[in-house]
Amino acid sequence: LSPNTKIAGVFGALMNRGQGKEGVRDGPNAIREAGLLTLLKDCGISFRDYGDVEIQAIASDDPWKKVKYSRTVAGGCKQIADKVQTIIRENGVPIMLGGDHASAIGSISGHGLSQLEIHGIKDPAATAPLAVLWIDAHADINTPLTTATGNLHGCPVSFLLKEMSPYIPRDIPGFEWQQPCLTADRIAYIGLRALDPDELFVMDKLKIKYFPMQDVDKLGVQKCVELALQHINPNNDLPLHLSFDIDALDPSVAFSTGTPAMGGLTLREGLQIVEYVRSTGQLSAMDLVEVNPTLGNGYQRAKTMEAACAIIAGALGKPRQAIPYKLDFDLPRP
Ligand code: NNH
Ligand code: MN
Ligand code: MN
Repeated sequence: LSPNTKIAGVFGALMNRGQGKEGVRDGPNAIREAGLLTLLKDCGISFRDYGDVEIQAIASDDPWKKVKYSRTVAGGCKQIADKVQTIIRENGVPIMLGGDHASAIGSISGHGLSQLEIHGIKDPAATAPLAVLWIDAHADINTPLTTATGNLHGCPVSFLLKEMSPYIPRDIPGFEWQQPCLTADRIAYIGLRALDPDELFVMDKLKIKYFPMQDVDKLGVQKCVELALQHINPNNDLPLHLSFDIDALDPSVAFSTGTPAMGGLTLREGLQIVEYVRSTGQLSAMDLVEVNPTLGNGYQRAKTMEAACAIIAGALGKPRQAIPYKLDFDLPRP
């Protein structure tokens, strides 16, 4: 994100069929109502609100084996991918407000296709020049055959990785349009603490770089994010996709999410991550997902929304000490 030439393109992904709690669809508007756009404006961050991607509900969408709502989720992801490509064509940095994390199949596929377009690569199956930093309590790398819940929000990474493609059934309805765009050395995780056993096996087998919470405790979050980015983007020349699941944060700051997990990142650690990402100058798209304003009490909801706004603003350059002052500001005289 070179702040002089690009603007943040904020949009809502009203995706809620990747898991069971419908209220996550209201996340984007709750984040807006909490004052995201005013905060960005006050910080001098240029943005445009691209509105919402309404997910078209497919009427007969019976499970494929365990997997629920594959047609609705896949169709929604296609709409999201198109939106991301539009925003990037208009020189924007897409900021996707979620919505459940299945939406990242759409945002990252769209980002990958945009990078192919920018580099004039005609083969849509080529690996996109792109690095992904995934901040989450969960690894979201189940496959349609290993998922225990049948929820696609636990699967997006397996759809996105080339190495996983032999394990993704090609007849899963709705995903015909989708192709993996990343290799396993271009993704890293921070904040993990609630993986399924198959997920850990896959990550180790593919030598995916990950920093679970115990690494955050041992090394400090700054070291974790440095090492993560060094691994996925060694020359700092690839555009970066930051996929931030609000459940990476501890439930004490972000309770209003479908699957909170104890022992998570503090808001300060979350901010340190996004501020470091911002400082690389490579942030090219961001997801802030799994915000569910129908969960928790009023206080918990308000805190979750405030945290979501702070994380987005931090990634876009808001310093923590204050909103930036205007150069022509004059102190009021008595
Ligand atoms: N691993 C579980 C599943 O596959 C939970 C995933 N839940 C998330 N992921 N919130 O970020 O269903
Ligand atoms: Mn997630
Ligand atoms: Mn999660």
